[in-house]
Amino acid sequence: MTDDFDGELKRAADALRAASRVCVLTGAGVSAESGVPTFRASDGLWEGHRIEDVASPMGFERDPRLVWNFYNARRANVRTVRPNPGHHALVRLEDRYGTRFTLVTQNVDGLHRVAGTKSLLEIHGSLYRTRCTYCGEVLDRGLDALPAIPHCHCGAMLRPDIVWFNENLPPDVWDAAQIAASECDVMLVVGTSAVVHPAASLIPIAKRTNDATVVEVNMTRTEASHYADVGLYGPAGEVLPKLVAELERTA
Ligand code: BV8
Ligand code: ZN
Repeated sequence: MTDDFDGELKRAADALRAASRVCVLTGAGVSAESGVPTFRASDGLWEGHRIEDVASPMGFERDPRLVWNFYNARRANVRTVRPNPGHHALVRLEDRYGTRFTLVTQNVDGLHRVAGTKSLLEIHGSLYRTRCTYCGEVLDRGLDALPAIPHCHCGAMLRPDIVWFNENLPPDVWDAAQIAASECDVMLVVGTSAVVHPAASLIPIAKRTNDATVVEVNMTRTEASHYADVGLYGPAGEVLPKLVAELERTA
């Protein structure tokens, strides 16, 4: 953590103290300390396949067994992990702002929900749910093991209820995320490389629409750093509890 980390921490806490509305955008980095691999950590590859190729309608068309292997492996991984202090600190932050708080996550691991976040927008879907490729039925399957290629009671193949590359985000969830970004006074950008769109566009939306104070929490600088007014560089599982403690220290 940088030498001026304490100064940055105070600036972030001051901005939060003055804020009426807070929006948080998270990516894979907030779950890294729980044991969920990030996309960058695997150089964007899975078993030698570009994730963009596996996590895509074309990839599923071409080889549904490969795609389900990918998602069943990630469901198995998430079955073994727990939220970390970073997830829990964001729950405490929500307790402070109540309905004036929104957490937008790109993660499909469900750890924010397990930690207790209430105002949660999973803009890329969830590993917990399946969707029928024919009747469209969406079901929460928990993390129980699924067959290699699961099928619906209507006989058609199921797919993960996840937003793949070259697919639109669910309009209702995406609209709510844009509104939360456009109305916040402070946006915390946590553990994301801010490369994937339209999720990354929430940061300039917050900046341009409401001149929000953008606070980046990451191990390194990212595509979002030039929008950030405050940079807290370190592991989210250590930085976020410190930020909430600083906020609560002088309420
Ligand atoms: C679409 C679900 C329209 C799947 C995901 C504009 C410009 C350029 C490209 C595009 C554009 N608009 C659209 C595109 C194309 C594409 C895109 O963005 N491509 C990228 C690669 C350039 N976007 C799309 O396709 C989107 N749809 O545009 O639809 C359309 C419709 C029809 C036809 C054509 C187009 C859909 C995007 C959503 C795809 N689904 N996830 C799954 O999970 O399996 S995206 C997936 O990747 C994640 O959800 C997330 O969004 C992204 C990964 O990013 P991060 O979460 O940030 O993770 P990453 O590993 O990259 O970084 C981790 C960070 O954490 C790092 O910075 C690291 O330093 C930090 N870190 C690590 N450890 C810690 C830490 N920080 C703190 N503490 C730690 N301990
Ligand atoms: Zn069906």
